[in-house]
Amino acid sequence: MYWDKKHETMPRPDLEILQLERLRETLSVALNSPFYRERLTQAGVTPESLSNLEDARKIPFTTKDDLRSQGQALLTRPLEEMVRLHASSGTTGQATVIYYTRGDIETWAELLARSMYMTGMRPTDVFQNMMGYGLFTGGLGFHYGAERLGALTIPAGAGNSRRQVQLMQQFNTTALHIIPSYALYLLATFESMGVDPRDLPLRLAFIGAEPHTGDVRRRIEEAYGLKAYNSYGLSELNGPGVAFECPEQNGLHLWEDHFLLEVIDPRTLEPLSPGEVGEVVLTNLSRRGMPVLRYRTRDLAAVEPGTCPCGRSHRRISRIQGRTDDMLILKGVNIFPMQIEKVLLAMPEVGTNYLVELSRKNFNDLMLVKVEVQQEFFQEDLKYLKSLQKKITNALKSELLVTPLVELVEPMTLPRSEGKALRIMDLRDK
Ligand code: DLL
Repeated sequence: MYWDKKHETMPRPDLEILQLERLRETLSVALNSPFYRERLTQAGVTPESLSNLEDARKIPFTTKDDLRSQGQALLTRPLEEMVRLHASSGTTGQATVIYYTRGDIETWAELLARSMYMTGMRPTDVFQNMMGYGLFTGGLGFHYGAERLGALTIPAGAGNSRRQVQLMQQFNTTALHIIPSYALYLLATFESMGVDPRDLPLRLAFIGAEPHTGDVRRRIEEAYGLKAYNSYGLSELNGPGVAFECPEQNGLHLWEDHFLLEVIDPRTLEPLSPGEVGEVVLTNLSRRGMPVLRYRTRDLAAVEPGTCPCGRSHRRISRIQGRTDDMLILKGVNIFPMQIEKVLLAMPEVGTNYLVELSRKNFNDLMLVKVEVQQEFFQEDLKYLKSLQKKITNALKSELLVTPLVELVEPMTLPRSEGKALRIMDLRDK
């Protein structure tokens, strides 16, 4: 049931001792990088100055801008000791590049093997990796993890939908790694090929890399006839394999022997208590080539209170509720895209895709929500569609406190992405 019982179930006091040890070690490694040498010296932080985990708060934060502007100044060893690089898929600005030593690649693979094993994947499984194999960490990260676990791994890559279905049929795929919006999208391909995914031996899916609601998970589980596990990570901290759900599906265990977790109020920077949603801040505890300290992820989540019946001692975070930088301000009201998805996907009439367009007319902000309707409902008469449009408008209004325009569109007419979904288009001038 456990991949690494000792570390996964380590009693909290022991785990915290291990964290402090690894934090000190990481700090002494980080001091070899020009960037951290300067940062830490300025802040007067040395490995010896940390006498407990709370002292980690003396370490200055690292931001995405630091990683972008400092680049190789974060490396702790000569470039020739690095064996791989990846880059973040950020939609704005320059990519952030992360370098790995051979040892870092191994630790990362170990974490992913541990994560997948936790959900029940075994060497007898056939694993189809449907994520991009490139600079994006989702493809190669999981690939190495699945091989380490011992599963037969199909490096399918992203896109090419009909081929994906054929591969599943040909090799009797049992486990999928897939972006949740793409999993919904792929259902139309199954339909057009006359294949019901529930008739295939699929039993597990790992879904992550983009925010999604519990309703999206439920739809994936029902349509494919499998269990879907939320998987969280970011390139800056390796990639996937930072936090993962166990069979309890009650939050994501954050692997605390490899990452130091903090949840802070993004305005005051003060730590928050379990149950309070704030910005996730993470520190690598085992990466050696390019450790990142107190990274402000901009992802919003809460630590789940209490312990998990699965026996793992690592704390759980909630699903990611949004990002500090994807909040929309419309007519002065703060809106997170996930609120929109929550309302839409809770309605059975709504299909698998939607798009939010923000525009400005006569100094007035407008929000247009284009919603694909399920085929069976779209065939209804105009009166029915009008009432559905009204129902969706009212539901969005009561959640968001602003009234959007809602446009119902036919299934499969909105743009699709094979990678992370693009749900918001802000056409207002900045
Ligand atoms: O998306 C790593 C990854 C690959 C995770 C495959 C899971 C599966 P980046 O491209 O650097 O890395 O993007 C990281 O994506 O800061 C979150 O905002 C978002 N994200 C990742 N996983 C989740 C998730 C990969 N499960 C950024 N839920 C992160 C919500 C997620 N958001």
